Amino acid sequence: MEVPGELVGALRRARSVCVLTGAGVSAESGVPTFRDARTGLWERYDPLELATPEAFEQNPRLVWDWYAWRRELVREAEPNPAHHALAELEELVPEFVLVTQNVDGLHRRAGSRQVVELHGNLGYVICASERTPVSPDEFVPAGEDRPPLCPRCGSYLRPDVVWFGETLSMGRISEAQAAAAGCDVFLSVGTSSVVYPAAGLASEAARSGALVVEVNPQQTPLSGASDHVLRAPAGTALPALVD
Ligand code: BJW
Repeated sequence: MEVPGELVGALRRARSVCVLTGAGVSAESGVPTFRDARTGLWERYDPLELATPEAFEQNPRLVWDWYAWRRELVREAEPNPAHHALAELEELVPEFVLVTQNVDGLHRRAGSRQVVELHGNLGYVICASERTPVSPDEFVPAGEDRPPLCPRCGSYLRPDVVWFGETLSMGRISEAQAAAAGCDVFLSVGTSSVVYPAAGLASEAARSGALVVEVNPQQTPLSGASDHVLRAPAGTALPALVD
Protein backbone atom coordinates (compact mmCIF):
# COMPACT_ATOMS: atom_id res chain seq x y z
CA MET A 1 0.00 0.00 0.00
CA GLU A 2 1.01 3.60 -0.65
CA VAL A 3 2.23 5.55 2.43
CA PRO A 4 2.41 9.38 2.13
CA GLY A 5 6.03 10.56 1.76
CA GLU A 6 5.58 13.21 4.48
CA LEU A 7 4.64 10.48 6.93
CA VAL A 8 7.58 8.25 6.01
CA GLY A 9 9.92 11.25 6.44
CA ALA A 10 8.40 12.21 9.80
CA LEU A 11 8.82 8.67 11.12
CA ARG A 12 12.45 8.52 9.93
CA ARG A 13 13.23 11.83 11.65
CA ALA A 14 11.22 11.10 14.81
CA ARG A 15 13.09 11.17 18.08
CA SER A 16 10.09 9.87 19.96
CA VAL A 17 7.08 7.82 18.85
CA CYS A 18 4.01 6.91 20.89
CA VAL A 19 1.58 4.27 19.62
CA LEU A 20 -1.89 3.60 21.01
CA THR A 21 -3.46 0.30 19.99
CA GLY A 22 -6.94 -1.14 20.39
CA ALA A 23 -8.75 -4.37 19.63
CA GLY A 24 -8.43 -3.88 15.84
CA VAL A 25 -4.69 -4.60 15.98
CA SER A 26 -5.46 -8.15 17.16
CA ALA A 27 -8.41 -8.72 14.81
CA GLU A 28 -6.15 -10.32 12.20
CA SER A 29 -4.94 -12.74 14.90
CA GLY A 30 -8.53 -13.95 15.25
CA VAL A 31 -9.29 -12.06 18.47
CA PRO A 32 -12.73 -10.41 18.14
CA THR A 33 -13.03 -6.66 18.66
CA PHE A 34 -15.57 -5.14 21.06
CA ARG A 35 -17.74 -3.20 18.68
CA ASP A 36 -17.46 -5.21 15.42
CA ALA A 37 -19.04 -8.51 14.34
CA ARG A 38 -19.80 -10.97 17.09
CA THR A 39 -18.49 -14.52 17.42
CA GLY A 40 -18.48 -17.14 20.19
CA LEU A 41 -19.78 -15.83 23.51
CA TRP A 42 -20.11 -12.45 21.76
CA GLU A 43 -23.13 -13.82 19.86
CA ARG A 44 -25.20 -14.07 22.97
CA TYR A 45 -23.84 -11.30 25.17
CA ASP A 46 -22.84 -7.72 24.53
CA PRO A 47 -19.15 -7.53 25.50
CA LEU A 48 -19.65 -3.96 26.63
CA GLU A 49 -22.23 -5.17 29.13
CA LEU A 50 -20.01 -7.97 30.41
CA ALA A 51 -16.96 -5.75 30.96
CA THR A 52 -18.52 -4.00 33.96
CA PRO A 53 -18.41 -4.39 37.76
CA GLU A 54 -22.24 -4.55 37.68
CA ALA A 55 -22.21 -7.61 35.41
CA PHE A 56 -19.70 -9.31 37.70
CA GLU A 57 -21.86 -8.52 40.71
CA GLN A 58 -25.02 -9.88 39.03
CA ASN A 59 -23.53 -12.93 37.34
CA PRO A 60 -19.94 -13.52 38.46
CA ARG A 61 -19.73 -16.99 36.92
CA LEU A 62 -20.79 -15.78 33.47
CA VAL A 63 -18.17 -13.01 33.51
CA TRP A 64 -15.51 -15.43 34.83
CA ASP A 65 -16.36 -17.94 32.05
CA TRP A 66 -16.29 -15.22 29.40
CA TYR A 67 -12.74 -14.27 30.39
CA ALA A 68 -11.71 -17.94 30.64
CA TRP A 69 -12.99 -18.41 27.08
CA ARG A 70 -11.10 -15.33 25.86
CA ARG A 71 -7.92 -16.43 27.70
CA GLU A 72 -8.05 -19.72 25.80
CA LEU A 73 -8.71 -17.93 22.50
CA VAL A 74 -5.72 -15.64 23.07
CA ARG A 75 -3.48 -18.53 24.11
CA GLU A 76 -4.13 -20.15 20.75
CA ALA A 77 -3.74 -16.89 18.79
CA GLU A 78 -0.45 -15.71 17.29
CA PRO A 79 0.81 -12.13 16.88
CA ASN A 80 0.10 -10.88 13.34
CA PRO A 81 2.16 -8.66 10.96
CA ALA A 82 0.84 -5.53 12.72
CA HIS A 83 2.21 -6.64 16.12
CA HIS A 84 5.52 -7.59 14.49
CA ALA A 85 5.81 -4.27 12.63
CA LEU A 86 5.36 -2.36 15.90
CA ALA A 87 8.05 -4.45 17.59
CA GLU A 88 10.33 -3.63 14.64
CA LEU A 89 9.51 0.09 14.82
CA GLU A 90 10.59 0.13 18.48
CA GLU A 91 14.09 -0.90 17.36
CA LEU A 92 14.29 1.96 14.82
CA VAL A 93 13.27 4.91 17.01
CA PRO A 94 15.33 6.38 19.88
CA GLU A 95 12.33 6.71 22.22
CA PHE A 96 9.28 4.51 21.81
CA VAL A 97 6.27 3.73 23.99
CA LEU A 98 3.48 1.37 22.99
CA VAL A 99 0.29 2.04 24.94
CA THR A 100 -2.31 -0.68 24.46
CA GLN A 101 -5.91 -0.99 25.54
CA ASN A 102 -5.72 -4.69 24.75
CA VAL A 103 -5.53 -7.27 27.50
CA ASP A 104 -4.32 -10.10 25.24
CA GLY A 105 -0.54 -9.76 25.74
CA LEU A 106 0.12 -10.18 21.99
CA HIS A 107 2.39 -7.12 21.73
CA ARG A 108 4.88 -8.55 24.23
CA ARG A 109 4.68 -11.94 22.52
CA ALA A 110 5.64 -10.18 19.25
CA GLY A 111 8.72 -8.74 20.97
CA SER A 112 7.59 -5.23 21.97
CA ARG A 113 9.36 -4.23 25.19
CA GLN A 114 8.15 -0.77 26.20
CA VAL A 115 4.46 -1.66 26.61
CA VAL A 116 1.90 0.08 28.85
CA GLU A 117 -1.14 -2.18 29.30
CA LEU A 118 -3.72 0.49 30.17
CA HIS A 119 -6.63 -1.91 30.73
CA GLY A 120 -4.65 -4.72 32.37
CA ASN A 121 -3.99 -8.26 31.18
CA LEU A 122 -6.42 -11.16 31.17
CA GLY A 123 -3.57 -13.57 31.84
CA TYR A 124 -3.54 -12.46 35.48
CA VAL A 125 -6.13 -13.00 38.21
CA ILE A 126 -6.69 -10.87 41.30
CA CYS A 127 -8.83 -11.09 44.41
CA ALA A 128 -11.92 -8.92 43.83
CA SER A 129 -11.68 -7.48 47.39
CA GLU A 130 -7.97 -7.27 48.11
CA ARG A 131 -6.94 -6.51 44.48
CA THR A 132 -3.83 -8.63 44.98
CA PRO A 133 -2.58 -11.23 42.45
CA VAL A 134 -3.52 -14.87 42.92
CA SER A 135 -1.81 -17.65 40.95
CA PRO A 136 -3.82 -20.55 39.44
CA ASP A 137 -2.42 -23.11 41.92
CA GLU A 138 -3.90 -21.02 44.79
CA PHE A 139 -7.47 -20.85 43.37
CA VAL A 140 -10.07 -22.29 45.76
CA PRO A 141 -12.83 -23.97 43.68
CA ALA A 142 -16.35 -22.87 44.58
CA GLY A 143 -18.58 -25.06 42.43
CA GLU A 144 -20.00 -24.71 38.95
CA ASP A 145 -22.07 -21.58 39.44
CA ARG A 146 -19.44 -19.38 41.12
CA PRO A 147 -15.91 -18.24 40.23
CA PRO A 148 -13.01 -19.65 42.29
CA LEU A 149 -12.28 -17.98 45.63
CA CYS A 150 -9.33 -16.12 47.11
CA PRO A 151 -7.26 -18.46 49.34
CA ARG A 152 -6.76 -15.63 51.87
CA CYS A 153 -10.14 -13.90 52.28
CA GLY A 154 -12.64 -16.15 50.43
CA SER A 155 -13.80 -13.38 48.04
CA TYR A 156 -14.37 -14.11 44.37
CA LEU A 157 -11.43 -14.02 42.01
CA ARG A 158 -11.60 -11.88 38.84
CA PRO A 159 -9.38 -11.06 35.86
CA ASP A 160 -6.82 -8.28 36.33
CA VAL A 161 -8.49 -5.94 33.83
CA VAL A 162 -10.11 -2.49 34.01
CA TRP A 163 -13.90 -2.46 33.59
CA PHE A 164 -16.08 0.53 32.75
CA GLY A 165 -16.37 2.91 35.68
CA GLU A 166 -13.19 1.56 37.29
CA THR A 167 -10.12 3.73 37.58
CA LEU A 168 -6.95 2.96 35.66
CA SER A 169 -3.63 2.54 37.43
CA MET A 170 -2.23 6.04 38.09
CA GLY A 171 1.25 4.87 37.16
CA ARG A 172 0.13 3.50 33.80
CA ILE A 173 -2.02 6.45 32.77
CA SER A 174 0.72 8.92 33.80
CA GLU A 175 3.27 7.00 31.73
CA ALA A 176 0.92 6.97 28.73
CA GLN A 177 0.15 10.68 29.05
CA ALA A 178 3.83 11.60 29.34
CA ALA A 179 4.63 9.52 26.23
CA ALA A 180 1.77 11.12 24.26
CA ALA A 181 2.71 14.64 25.32
CA GLY A 182 6.41 14.11 24.55
CA CYS A 183 6.27 12.37 21.16
CA ASP A 184 6.89 13.70 17.64
CA VAL A 185 4.61 11.12 16.00
CA PHE A 186 1.49 9.59 17.56
CA LEU A 187 -0.01 6.50 15.90
CA SER A 188 -3.53 5.43 16.82
CA VAL A 189 -4.09 1.88 15.56
CA GLY A 190 -7.23 -0.24 15.53
CA THR A 191 -9.23 1.61 18.13
CA SER A 192 -12.72 3.09 17.90
CA SER A 193 -11.39 6.08 19.92
CA VAL A 194 -14.44 6.29 22.14
CA VAL A 195 -13.21 4.94 25.47
CA TYR A 196 -11.55 7.41 27.83
CA PRO A 197 -8.99 8.18 29.11
CA ALA A 198 -7.22 6.27 26.27
CA ALA A 199 -9.14 8.21 23.59
CA GLY A 200 -7.81 11.50 25.02
CA LEU A 201 -4.16 10.62 24.39
CA ALA A 202 -4.26 11.66 20.71
CA SER A 203 -5.41 15.19 21.60
CA GLU A 204 -2.69 15.45 24.24
CA ALA A 205 -0.15 14.51 21.56
CA ALA A 206 -1.64 17.00 19.04
CA ARG A 207 -1.60 19.79 21.64
CA SER A 208 2.14 19.21 22.07
CA GLY A 209 2.70 19.46 18.31
CA ALA A 210 2.93 15.76 17.39
CA LEU A 211 1.92 14.47 13.99
CA VAL A 212 -1.21 12.36 14.59
CA VAL A 213 -1.78 9.31 12.38
CA GLU A 214 -4.75 6.97 12.46
CA VAL A 215 -4.67 3.40 11.11
CA ASN A 216 -8.21 2.02 10.87
CA PRO A 217 -10.37 0.64 8.02
CA GLN A 218 -13.34 2.55 9.50
CA GLN A 219 -13.95 6.17 10.37
CA THR A 220 -13.73 7.11 14.06
CA PRO A 221 -14.12 10.33 16.09
CA LEU A 222 -10.33 10.77 15.73
CA SER A 223 -10.31 10.61 11.92
CA GLY A 224 -11.15 14.28 11.35
CA ALA A 225 -8.50 15.43 13.83
CA SER A 226 -5.70 13.28 12.37
CA ASP A 227 -2.94 14.61 10.11
CA HIS A 228 -2.93 11.32 8.17
CA VAL A 229 -5.41 8.47 8.02
CA LEU A 230 -4.38 5.06 6.65
CA ARG A 231 -7.71 3.41 5.78
CA ALA A 232 -6.46 -0.17 5.79
CA PRO A 233 -6.18 -3.13 8.14
CA ALA A 234 -3.28 -2.74 10.57
CA GLY A 235 -1.66 -5.93 9.23
CA THR A 236 -1.29 -4.23 5.84
CA ALA A 237 -0.68 -0.60 6.85
CA LEU A 238 1.91 -1.07 9.61
CA PRO A 239 4.37 -3.27 7.70
CA ALA A 240 4.13 -0.76 4.80
CA LEU A 241 4.86 2.09 7.23
CA VAL A 242 7.86 0.42 8.82
CA ASP A 243 9.52 -1.08 5.70
C1 BJW B 1 -9.23 -2.60 12.73
C2 BJW B 1 -9.12 -3.83 12.16
C3 BJW B 1 -7.91 -4.12 11.56
C4 BJW B 1 -11.07 -3.74 13.00
N1 BJW B 1 -6.93 -3.21 11.59
N2 BJW B 1 -8.25 -1.71 12.74
C5 BJW B 1 -14.80 11.04 29.57
C6 BJW B 1 -15.88 11.27 28.75
C7 BJW B 1 -16.94 10.35 28.69
C8 BJW B 1 -16.91 9.17 29.43
C9 BJW B 1 -15.84 8.94 30.23
C10 BJW B 1 -14.81 9.87 30.30
N3 BJW B 1 -13.87 9.37 31.16
C11 BJW B 1 -14.29 8.17 31.61
C12 BJW B 1 -15.49 7.88 31.07
C13 BJW B 1 -16.27 6.63 31.30
C14 BJW B 1 -15.75 5.45 30.50
C15 BJW B 1 -15.84 5.78 29.00
O1 BJW B 1 -14.87 6.11 28.36
N4 BJW B 1 -17.00 5.62 28.41
C16 BJW B 1 -17.17 5.89 26.98
C17 BJW B 1 -17.69 4.62 26.28
C18 BJW B 1 -18.08 7.06 26.81
N5 BJW B 1 -14.38 5.15 30.88
C19 BJW B 1 -14.12 4.41 31.94
O2 BJW B 1 -15.01 3.96 32.66
C20 BJW B 1 -12.66 4.17 32.27
N6 BJW B 1 -12.44 4.52 33.65
C21 BJW B 1 -12.24 5.78 34.04
O3 BJW B 1 -12.04 6.69 33.27
O4 BJW B 1 -12.27 5.93 35.40
C22 BJW B 1 -12.56 7.24 35.93
C23 BJW B 1 -14.02 7.55 35.64
C24 BJW B 1 -14.99 6.60 35.85
C25 BJW B 1 -16.33 6.90 35.57
C26 BJW B 1 -16.69 8.15 35.06
C27 BJW B 1 -15.68 9.11 34.84
C28 BJW B 1 -14.34 8.82 35.15
C29 BJW B 1 -12.34 2.67 32.16
C30 BJW B 1 -12.46 2.16 30.78
C31 BJW B 1 -12.19 0.65 30.77
C32 BJW B 1 -12.55 0.02 29.45
N7 BJW B 1 -12.56 -1.38 29.62
C33 BJW B 1 -12.70 -2.24 28.44
C34 BJW B 1 -12.65 -3.72 28.90
C35 BJW B 1 -11.23 -4.12 29.27
C36 BJW B 1 -11.14 -5.53 29.68
C37 BJW B 1 -11.45 -6.47 28.55
O5 BJW B 1 -10.78 -6.51 27.51
O6 BJW B 1 -12.42 -7.21 28.69
O7 BJW B 1 -11.64 -1.99 27.52
S1 BJW B 1 -14.17 -1.88 27.47
C38 BJW B 1 -13.40 -2.09 25.89
O8 BJW B 1 -13.28 -0.84 25.17
C39 BJW B 1 -11.97 -2.53 26.21
C40 BJW B 1 -11.19 -1.85 25.13
O9 BJW B 1 -9.83 -1.76 25.52
C41 BJW B 1 -11.88 -0.52 25.02
C42 BJW B 1 -11.64 0.18 23.72
O10 BJW B 1 -12.12 -0.58 22.64
P1 BJW B 1 -11.25 -0.65 21.32
O11 BJW B 1 -9.96 -1.30 21.61
O12 BJW B 1 -11.20 0.67 20.69
O13 BJW B 1 -12.09 -1.72 20.45
P2 BJW B 1 -13.39 -1.47 19.54
O14 BJW B 1 -14.00 -2.78 19.31
O15 BJW B 1 -14.24 -0.41 20.10
O16 BJW B 1 -12.80 -0.90 18.18
C43 BJW B 1 -12.04 -1.71 17.32
C44 BJW B 1 -11.57 -0.83 16.17
O17 BJW B 1 -10.72 -1.59 15.37
C45 BJW B 1 -12.73 -0.36 15.26
O18 BJW B 1 -12.61 1.04 15.04
C46 BJW B 1 -12.49 -1.12 13.94
O19 BJW B 1 -12.82 -0.37 12.78
C47 BJW B 1 -11.01 -1.34 14.00
N8 BJW B 1 -10.54 -2.52 13.27
N9 BJW B 1 -10.34 -4.50 12.33
C48 BJW B 1 -7.17 -2.00 12.18
N10 BJW B 1 -7.71 -5.32 10.97
